[in-house]
Amino acid sequence: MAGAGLLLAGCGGPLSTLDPAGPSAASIARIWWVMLAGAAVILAFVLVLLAVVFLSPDRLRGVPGRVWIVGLGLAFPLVTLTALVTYALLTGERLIADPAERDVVTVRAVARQWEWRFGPPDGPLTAGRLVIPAGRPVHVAVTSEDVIHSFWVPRLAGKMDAIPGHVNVIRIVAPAPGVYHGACAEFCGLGHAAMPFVVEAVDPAGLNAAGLTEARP
Ligand SMILES: [Cu+2]
Repeated sequence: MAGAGLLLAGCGGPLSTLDPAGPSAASIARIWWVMLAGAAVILAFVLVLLAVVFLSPDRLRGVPGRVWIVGLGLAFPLVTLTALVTYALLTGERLIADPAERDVVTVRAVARQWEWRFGPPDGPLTAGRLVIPAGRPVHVAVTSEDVIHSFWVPRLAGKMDAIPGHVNVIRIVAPAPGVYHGACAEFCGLGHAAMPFVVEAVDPAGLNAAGLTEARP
């Protein structure tokens, strides 16, 4: 266990997908663990077969050819890959922001070389800091003023491209007040690494102070 802890120590930190703080990020981390477990089981199975072939080939001599070709060559990858891909697609589908969702807060995220600016839908933008209410779903309307960037707060959700002339919406939820670090996840020029930002989740009383407006269905 100590070895596993040491191995995963490098996966922590403020920009870690494997240290989720919100439900969307937790789903993504779960996909990662399921994929890792699935790949590990398949790799172990193949290595055992390989070892048997080298160390004790007589054991496999009686296995008919169709078992290798139809069973392990076609059926096995078809079943395992279909199961893993279906799981990943269904999980990913649930992460998409539903425009009809009620009780949601809407904010804007506007990228440009090389900074992120945030604010309410019709209000002024503030550089480098997005304030959201804790415990509430937030729809972040992401766009860009120049080239393609990508909005990414690893502990809250996946990535969303910021595309000039187009608005993409990503749903984030921060269950507890706190500061969550974000970064641009699409190379956008020489200053790409110099456009970090923070998402500050505040208790509901801080919502009005942040000047955020709530979507009315
Ligand atoms: Cu960038």
